[in-house]
Amino acid sequence: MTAERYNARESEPRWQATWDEKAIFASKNDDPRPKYYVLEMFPYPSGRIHMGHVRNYTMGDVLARFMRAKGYNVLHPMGWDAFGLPAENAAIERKVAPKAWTYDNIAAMKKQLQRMGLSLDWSREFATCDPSYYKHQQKMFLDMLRAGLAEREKRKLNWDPVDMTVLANEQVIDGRGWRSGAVVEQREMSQWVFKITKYSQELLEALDGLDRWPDKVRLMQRNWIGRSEGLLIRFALDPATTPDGESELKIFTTRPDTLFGAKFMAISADHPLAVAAAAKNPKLAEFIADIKKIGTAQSIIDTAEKQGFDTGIKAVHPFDPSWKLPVYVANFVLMEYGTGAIFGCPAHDQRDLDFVNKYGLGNVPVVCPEGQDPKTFVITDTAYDGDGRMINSRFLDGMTIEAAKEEVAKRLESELRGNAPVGERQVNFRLRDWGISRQRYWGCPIPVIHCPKCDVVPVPDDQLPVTLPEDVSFDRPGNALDHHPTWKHVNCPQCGGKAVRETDTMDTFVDSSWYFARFTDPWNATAPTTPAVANRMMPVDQYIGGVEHAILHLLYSRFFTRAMKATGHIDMSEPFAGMFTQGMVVHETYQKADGSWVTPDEVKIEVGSNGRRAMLTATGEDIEIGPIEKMSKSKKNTVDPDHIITGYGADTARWFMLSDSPPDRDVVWSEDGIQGAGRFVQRIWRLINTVAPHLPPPGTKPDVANNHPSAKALRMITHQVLADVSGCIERLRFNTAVAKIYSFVSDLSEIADDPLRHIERDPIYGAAAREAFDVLVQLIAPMMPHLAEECWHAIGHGTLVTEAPWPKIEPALLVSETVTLVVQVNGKKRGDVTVPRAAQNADIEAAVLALDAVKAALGGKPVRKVIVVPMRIVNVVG
Ligand code: ANZ
Ligand code: ZN
Repeated sequence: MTAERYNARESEPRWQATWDEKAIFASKNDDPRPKYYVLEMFPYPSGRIHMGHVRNYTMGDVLARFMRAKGYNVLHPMGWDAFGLPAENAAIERKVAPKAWTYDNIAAMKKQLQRMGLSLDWSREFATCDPSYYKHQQKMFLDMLRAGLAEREKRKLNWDPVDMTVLANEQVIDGRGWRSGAVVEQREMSQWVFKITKYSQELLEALDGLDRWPDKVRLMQRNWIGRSEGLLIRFALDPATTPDGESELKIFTTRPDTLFGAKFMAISADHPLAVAAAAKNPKLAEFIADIKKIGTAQSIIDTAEKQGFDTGIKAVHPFDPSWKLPVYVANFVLMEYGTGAIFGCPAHDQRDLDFVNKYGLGNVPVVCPEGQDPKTFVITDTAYDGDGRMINSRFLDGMTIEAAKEEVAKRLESELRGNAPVGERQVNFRLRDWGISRQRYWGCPIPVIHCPKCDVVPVPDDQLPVTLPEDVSFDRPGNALDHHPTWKHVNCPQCGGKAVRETDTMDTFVDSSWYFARFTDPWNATAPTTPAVANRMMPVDQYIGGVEHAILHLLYSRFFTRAMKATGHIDMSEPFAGMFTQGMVVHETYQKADGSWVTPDEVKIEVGSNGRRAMLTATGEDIEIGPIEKMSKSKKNTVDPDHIITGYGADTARWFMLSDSPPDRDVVWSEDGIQGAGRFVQRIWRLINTVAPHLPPPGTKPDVANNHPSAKALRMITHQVLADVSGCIERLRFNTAVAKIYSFVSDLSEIADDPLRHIERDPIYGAAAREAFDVLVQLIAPMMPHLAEECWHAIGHGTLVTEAPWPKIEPALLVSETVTLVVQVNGKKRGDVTVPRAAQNADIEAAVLALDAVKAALGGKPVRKVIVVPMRIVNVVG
């Protein structure tokens, strides 16, 4: 029988329809089997899926299909992170309503995702802009308000004085509004915040327990939370130099050991002392106004040139009343951290050093590195922040940094001024409360009403949801909700008088901070969750997404889950037991001589004797092949998943995404790569069709008792690859799983070529072959599910491979996982060592040198050489 080519275009929709009809992927909440929750970060409905989605969702799908076959009740839902600015921009640019734009995009992207053959439970689908979703978010906001987890706080915001609107940090470009070009001002306004800082310590400590998270993500979260232990010191101010009413300056330092290297004090432009001093000093007031213009973004503050203004005020050194330090207002001191004031020790802090070098204040090193002579050790342009011994520091001289910190803390703690100690140990966190107010239309309305009499009044629960009006216009800048002629005008629920709704909406990060919990029971119309169900189906066992969300989204979700616990909506603290951050999809870039980018579709590549050459297909014009970069619209190096699926089929795209590199690394999308995957699909199809007519019927059990060498050899290969691939999928090592399948297919091709009659003539061998081909089809099923169904059918099964339980590994058939090596010292046997079969020489050496017998035989002599004879002997030469 000659096999026809596998026709993905015909086959894939057919199997998708079959899965759909049987609702195979719909998980039931009363399913008694153990649950497994697989979740990929849900997409923003931009209109089209991109290759990053294909990679992300393929990985999750492999795991979901695998765990389903392993007998778990798998929850694998999908939804839409649907609020956000692009919908409003579309409304402004193209005059389409944000709602219509969003739902159209959702419909288009859903079709695309469905073509990928993902094992998703679409019955749980929702979009965060559905009132039936955000209604519950509003309820939880009110619960959090009552629990003291949501509050109003005055915050500085970027204000565009021309557009009369608040701008997000990223809308401020070089200090100007992105649309108006006006110089942006900082304005204090009341904002809603979530009190995430109540959980700073807990969020930090609990990271230790998240052992299925990448270390780098945990480290990023640790740094973001930014716990530091230090000392709060009250510096007395010299009364002769100080504005009325001010007598001391509180600072926070993590380096009290460096107090004798102090050269100046610096305070934030918003510090009360700066405000008081500016009231009497117009030049200072001008300076303050100036430095405030650079905006509030940390990155800007970190990179801006250090600037200061000497207020004339002097602070008194806590260990020496005759030592006076000038107080500057400086642009690198933030009001939001510590006390908004510092003492500057230039020798050991780079910012302070840059500052003194600009203003000619000099520096005195007080920590001397090991091996340096304190008499000659000087600092010029680079501050020294390493270890060493104290110098130039009176009673601290000779101490380690740690001892000096302790000594300073002890002395200042016991010294009183007024009746308070001068120094106080303090723990500070970088983490700020989460400001959630956004002056935007397309977001979840914050459900409160402002009444002139009663102040802030929560919208009563039975009036939820507060829905967005649909008749909005975007013909002027600012918040369309605020401009709406009637929406905000309401009667106060408390006193009945005239009042106005809050017109701010919630940060879209709120929407994505609990969607995973909603998926457990999206049908509950009266509450955000059904706690009994949420507690059973949560946490997410494996969450998969981009590393760009390593900090905010994951941290907010961890906080929100705790807030839901505090308000009775779920009974756990950590939402994601396992986290995986996948790499990006990258592609070559192509550029014309004039510098403009061209898409891969427009380019023809030729491989000649001096490498690859690119030209424009249409004109033959030479094209420069540029570096491989993240797929992006601006560089036009994107590849449209739809084209790939139409051209090659979803299975080919899925297979290539999994095969080419480790899932946490970037994968280079290439035409060669996708073609190779396509050829492999055809190869499997040919193999299956060649062998199918000769296999014994499904259900033929391999003979375990009979010692039949060739059947046993085949069964050993089969069970080894089964064990290997299962392990790889469990550990998300998809590329390794793919490599194992490639080699299995090569093995099976050999037996399929010639000894076909052997399969028929020898029933014991035939049964082993039946097992081998069944296993092959099951192994590819999580990755190439449509092809697998077609193959399963071709080898005679009347069932769906998607519903077949994962084959059982027979441990007796596994090639031993470990090897035992003889250990010799100078040629004499001293024992043996058992190591993993895959152990590297370095590991083997380490294991051998740790043996007591080896140490004894060496008798303290140094090791000159270790010779490893693979699988047999290790000889230590001493
Ligand atoms: C004196 C000193 C000497 C400092 C030295 C550092 C090195 P972390 O570790 O991030 O907590 N600081 C304190 N409040 C600040 C603010 N509001 N804006 C800018 N900088 C501030 O950093 C604590 C250190 O950052 C503090 O220790 C303080 O400078 C500075 F050789 O005090 B240090
Ligand atoms: Zn009222």
